[in-house]
Amino acid sequence: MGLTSSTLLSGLFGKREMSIVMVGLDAAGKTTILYKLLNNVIADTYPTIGMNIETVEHKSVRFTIWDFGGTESVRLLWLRYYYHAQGIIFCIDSSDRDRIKEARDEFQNLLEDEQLKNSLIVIFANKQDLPNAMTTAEITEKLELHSISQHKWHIQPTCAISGDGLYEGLDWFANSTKFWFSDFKKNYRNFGFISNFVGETINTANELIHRDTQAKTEFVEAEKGIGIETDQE
Ligand SMILES: Nc1nc2c(ncn2[C@@H]2O[C@H](COP(=O)(O)OP(=O)(O)OP(=O)(O)O)[C@@H](O)[C@H]2O)c(=O)[nH]1
Ligand SMILES: [Mg+2]
Repeated sequence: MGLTSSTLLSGLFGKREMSIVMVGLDAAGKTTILYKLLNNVIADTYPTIGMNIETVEHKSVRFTIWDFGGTESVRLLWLRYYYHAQGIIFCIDSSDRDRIKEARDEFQNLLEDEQLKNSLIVIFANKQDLPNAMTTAEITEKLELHSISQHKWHIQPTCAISGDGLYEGLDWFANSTKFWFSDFKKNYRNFGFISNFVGETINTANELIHRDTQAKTEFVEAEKGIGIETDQE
């Protein structure tokens, strides 16, 4: 029984991991999104105090999602956790036209945060099922998304109640991430094992070449000793 190449590769690179910080104004639908993704249920939600952290597996990626409360008084806490974020979900209540400017201001703060300079951003334009919900084009304009130069971003229409769009958002993260480098670092021990094996093989080969060269030299010397001249390369 041999190891298949996919077993070898998964041993070397392991399960892909990504941590996502999810923020946005209160009542945008963040906690509803989290539990829809996790258990496919519509959870009874209350304004989140503190945070929820859950792990969602989708395709070959394990997403750890940090869901924060969005009430004004706790927004300052978000940035303490930004260092976890490979990706950010910024969640918008698309039906809340009155507070889209407030959402834009919070979004701008996020863009300016140094800790997030390498993070991917997905904007969930949530509550698309509600009448008069802003379209993604309207939200793109109101959040001035086209002026973003430092981040890769994507806007995704979603409805947390039906689940529409949620996995597409995760897919975008997965497809936009270069996992190989972090996987390589994480699994360097596996790689170390293989490189040791390769190293030992090379050492053994060197020893054999050395032994053969020595034997050949001894043979030539011996031939000279009995008066036979041999051409040497
Ligand atoms: N119609 C509709 N309602 C939604 C949707 N997503 C969430 N809701 C409702 O919006 C309300 C607020 O949802 P939450 O998930 O608690 O919002 P949150 O962003 O976690 O709020 P905070 O924890 O206070 O920051 C709840 O009554 C949800 O059922 C959606 O896509 N469509
Ligand atoms: Mg919440």
